[in-house]
Amino acid sequence: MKIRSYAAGRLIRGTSLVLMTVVLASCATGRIDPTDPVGENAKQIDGLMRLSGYMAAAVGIFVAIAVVLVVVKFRERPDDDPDELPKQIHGNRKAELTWTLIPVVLLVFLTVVTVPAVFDLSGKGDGRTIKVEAQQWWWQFSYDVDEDGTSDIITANEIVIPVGEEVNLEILSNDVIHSFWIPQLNGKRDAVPGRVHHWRISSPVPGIFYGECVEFCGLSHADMQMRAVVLENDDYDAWVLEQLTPATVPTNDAAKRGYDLFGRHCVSCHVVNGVYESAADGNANLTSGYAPNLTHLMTRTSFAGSVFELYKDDGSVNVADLREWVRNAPGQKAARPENRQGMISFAETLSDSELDDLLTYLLTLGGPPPLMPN
Ligand code: HEC
Ligand SMILES: [Cu+2]
Repeated sequence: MKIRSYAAGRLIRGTSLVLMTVVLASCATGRIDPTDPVGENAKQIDGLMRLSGYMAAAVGIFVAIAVVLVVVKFRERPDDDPDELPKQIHGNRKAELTWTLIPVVLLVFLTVVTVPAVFDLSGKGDGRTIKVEAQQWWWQFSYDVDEDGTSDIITANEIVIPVGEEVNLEILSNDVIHSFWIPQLNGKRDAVPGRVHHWRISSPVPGIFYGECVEFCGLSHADMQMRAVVLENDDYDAWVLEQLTPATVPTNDAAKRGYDLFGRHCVSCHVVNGVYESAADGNANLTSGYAPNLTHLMTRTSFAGSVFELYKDDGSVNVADLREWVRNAPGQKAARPENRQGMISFAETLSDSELDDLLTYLLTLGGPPPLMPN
């Protein structure tokens, strides 16, 4: 009976281990991929990870083989006297020195190759600088920030950079500690209130690279994602030109009605360059002081911490999700608007036709994006 329950215990443990592996493996979204480095810095980190991984594997295999050999060689034989201990080697100088020195040498070697990389990675480069601001629960990117802190290009959740150029990031936080991580371009870098952290990202190929906040930052931490959009130089220049163009008052009737509604309900938090700029210097309606700048909303591929796609696979606008977001944002992504964290709900405030008009207006705000996710 005892033996049976022992075997059953092992079966349960074995099965749950397999199940756990499957469940954990399915946690990966598949798009945030630390095993496929693309940028120089990510490759450097990956090289070190592999080196230490291989070294650990070699040590593990060596120890496992040694244990098996010792168990076999020194097993009890039928004619052994059970009361007599084999020769004891406690305090054997040669053995003690060997198993102290080998790990010391291995660890010193790892330190020598890792520490310079740590300093190198956190240094400032000479490329253009983009200011990265983290807040609950989305990212803001500002380009060419002046001495007085103003910037002509401010966007949310998607950092657009030219191909083959190493870009400097100045990472800050407007509320709690967050952490910036786009694994295919570089490692993790914390965003800490009151501090500026430097980081550099680059990619030798155009494409969209996915990342997420990796420091628990409250309710919607898991829904605080971001993307790096890496563009060919021509596309990048065109993108910059578009971003520098301020919005204008729409001429179409429905869009104009939406524009007026926007002025009534949304400008206490959101800025649209050229038409609604009052909330520009931070605002009291939000703990962090900022809501996404919507001037070129439709040039992004996603919204609300890159949790929702702004376009469908066929290239048309994902109107359903955007509409539902405007109607009842806290129902789409956990937030605490009563605590000035996240967007408020308009479920009780806006009628269906008002929502339609607002959507018509939002759809005039630039676009489409230069690159679509695939
Ligand atoms: C109390 C401040 C506040 C008000 C008022 C407000 N918003 Fe927002 N809005 C936010 C915040 C904060 C976010 C970012 C939420 C997130 O990503 O979790 C946001 C996000 C958005 C986004 C997604 C932008 C992006 O790029 O991710 C859109 C679109 C939007 N709001 C539209 C509107 C419209 C339209 C109105 C008016 C009907 C409005 N908002 C009113 C605070 C506000
Ligand atoms: Cu965060």
